[in-house]
Amino acid sequence: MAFDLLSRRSKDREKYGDRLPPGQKVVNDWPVLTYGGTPQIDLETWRLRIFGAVDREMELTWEQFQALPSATVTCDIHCVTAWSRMDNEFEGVLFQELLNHFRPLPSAGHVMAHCYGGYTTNLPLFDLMRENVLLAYKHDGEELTPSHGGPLRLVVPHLYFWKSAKWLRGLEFIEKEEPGFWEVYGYHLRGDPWKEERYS
Ligand SMILES: Nc1nc2c(c(=O)[nH]1)N[C@H]1C(S)=C(S)[C@@H](COP(=O)(O)O)O[C@H]1N2
Ligand SMILES: [Mo]
Repeated sequence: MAFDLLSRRSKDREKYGDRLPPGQKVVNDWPVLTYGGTPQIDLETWRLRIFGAVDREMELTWEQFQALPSATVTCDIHCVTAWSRMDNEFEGVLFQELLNHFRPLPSAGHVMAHCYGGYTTNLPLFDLMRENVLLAYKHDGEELTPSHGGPLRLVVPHLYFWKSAKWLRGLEFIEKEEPGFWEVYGYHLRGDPWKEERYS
């Protein structure tokens, strides 16, 4: 049993090298990890709010969000519970694209992602600024299912996946770092999988 797991891990390592962070094993399915239930979201009343320390607060309807230029990002998913899912294709709107419509104030070093259902997670602004951070509505060519965060989720490929907030409803720009839902319970404030920043 233990030996099986070890040999599987070393095969993953052979295939993917440093793409696979330490302590992770590759899965081929896509597990659902949600605390609580899947919220019911009506696209008619759906809104994405950009607020806090920004030059211009915004509230986008689904229609307005769909009208933004879309992009595709191919990336690997690394969950802190030790599974990784390789080669995912997400489609949506790049965070960098949103920055064409507002600017964070110079004092805004951090962001709190807010979700339908009440989940939150905190991120340093510089992590959202990476060129492949996406607000995604599709995965592998299909609309994101509700259990995986549809209609819209955050995808931050270089951090553990608990930072990739499902059912995203707002990005709040803040000056001082504050812990989100799991971070209050001891998950790491940043969550870099290659440094195994699992818990703090
Ligand atoms: N709103 C919300 N977002 C969330 C979560 C959650 O419980 N609620 N779970 C997080 C965790 S711990 C992980 S690993 C990923 C899981 O995404 P998946 O269910 O699509 O695999 O979503 C993250 N985003
Ligand atoms: Mo997770």
